[in-house]
Amino acid sequence: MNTHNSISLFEKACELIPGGVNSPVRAFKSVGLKPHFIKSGKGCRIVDEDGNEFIDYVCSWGPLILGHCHPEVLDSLARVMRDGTSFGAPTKREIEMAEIICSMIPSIEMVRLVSSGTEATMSAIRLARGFTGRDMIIKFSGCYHGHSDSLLARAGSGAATFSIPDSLGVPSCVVEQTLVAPYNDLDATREKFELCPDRIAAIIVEPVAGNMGVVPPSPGFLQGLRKLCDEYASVLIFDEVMTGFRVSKGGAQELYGITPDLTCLGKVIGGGLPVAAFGGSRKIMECLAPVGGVYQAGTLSGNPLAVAAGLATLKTLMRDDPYHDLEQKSARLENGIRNILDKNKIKNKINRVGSMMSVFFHPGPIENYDQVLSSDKQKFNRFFASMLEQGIYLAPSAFEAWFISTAHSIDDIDLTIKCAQDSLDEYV
Ligand code: KE4
Repeated sequence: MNTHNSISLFEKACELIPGGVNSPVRAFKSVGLKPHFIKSGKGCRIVDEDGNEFIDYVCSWGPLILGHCHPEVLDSLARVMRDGTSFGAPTKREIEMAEIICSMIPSIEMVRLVSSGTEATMSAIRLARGFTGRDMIIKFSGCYHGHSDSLLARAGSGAATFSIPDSLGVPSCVVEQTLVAPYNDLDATREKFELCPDRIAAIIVEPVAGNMGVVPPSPGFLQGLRKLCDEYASVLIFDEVMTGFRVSKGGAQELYGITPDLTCLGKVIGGGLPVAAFGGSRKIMECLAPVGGVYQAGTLSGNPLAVAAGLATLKTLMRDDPYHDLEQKSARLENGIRNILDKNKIKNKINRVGSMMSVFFHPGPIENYDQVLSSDKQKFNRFFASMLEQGIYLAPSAFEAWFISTAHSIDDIDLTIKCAQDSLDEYV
C-alpha cells in the first residue's frame, strides 16, 4: 500500500501540531503505526491522500451512524449555510432540536446544547454539584467522559479512597473530589457512598462502556446505580455521548429501561458536526444560568450549521428506524469474526451492543477495565495492521469501539469477515 503522501503530510503536521494530530488517538500510537491522512468519505468508505480506499469502522468515532456524506445531511447544510453560519442569538432550529431530543429521550424534559461531549459532561457534573450542594462524584475505571479536570482521575493505589490525576496538569485537589470504582462492581460503588455519606453529588457512568473497548453493563448494574442514587439522594448521570441514538433510538436508557436524572449526548446528535447536549428533569435543569445559579455558556452552542446536520440525522433515524437492520448487520460481523477466531483456536471475546463492538484477544469474560488490560494488545495490533493493509479501517486501538453504520452493506460486512480470515492466516 502506497502511503507516501500520508507520511510526508504527517511529518509536516508534526512540526506544527503536537503529535501531528488534533486529538491523540488519531496518531495511531497505540497500534505503532503512522496515521493515514483522509481526503474524503462516502457512505461507509473513506479515501486517503494516496488514493487508498477503506471500509470505515471508526465513522468519526461514532457520529456517522448514517455514513459519510449522507444526502439529507448535506442537503440540510446547503439549505442553511446561505442564511448564515452563526449568530450568537437564539434560533428556531434550536427549539426543534430540543423538541426532537425530548421526544426521543423521555427522561429529558429540558436540554442545553453545547459543542462537545467534554462540555456536556463537565456541565452536567457542575449542575449536579450545584443542584445537590455536594462536591464529590463517582466515576468508573475505564470510562472516559471527555477531558475536564474532575473526570481525568483514576483510582488511587490499594485501598486509597481518593483518586489520582490521570493526566499531568490536573491538580490533585480537584480529583480528590472524584471517587473511582471498578465498572460493573456495585459493592465497591456502595462502599464509596458508605465512606462519604451525604457528600456525593453524582454518579457518572457510560451505561454501555465504549472507551475501554465495548463493555456492557452486567445484569443489575445500572439498576443498582439507580437504587444507590435514590438511597443517597445523588444524581445519576448517564454519559450517552457514544450510546445515545446509537444502541437504540432512545439510547442505552431505553434499551435497559433505566431512567437517569441527567443525560449527556454527543456524536450522533451532530451528524458529524460539533453538537453535544445535556438534559434532564426541569427541576434540575432550571438550576442553570440564566434561570439558576449554575453557570454554563458557549459561543457556538446551538450553532445553526451544526444543529442543521444534527436535525437531519435525528429526523432520518426517527423516520427510518434503522436499528433492526443495524442489529442484523452488526451481529453478522460479530459472528463472522468470532467463527474465524474460534476455528483458528485464537482466544477471543467480542463484546457488542447494537452497532458498537470490540474484539478482545482474551478468553473472556471482559466485564471491567482490569480484564480489558489483560487482553493481548500486540495480537490486536497485528490484526489491526493486517486489516488496514487489506482496506479495512478499524479503530486504531485495542481499547476503542468499532462502529457500524446504515451505509455498511451485507457485502461490506462479508468482505470485512473475509479480510479477517486472510489476516489471521498471515499475522495473528
Ligand atoms: P468529545 O469532547 O470528544 O466530543 O466527547 C468526549 C466523550 C465523552 N463521553 C464519551 C462516552 C465519549 O466516548 C467521548 C469521546 N470519545 C472519544 C472516543 N473514544 C472521542 C475520540 C477522540 O478523543 O478523538
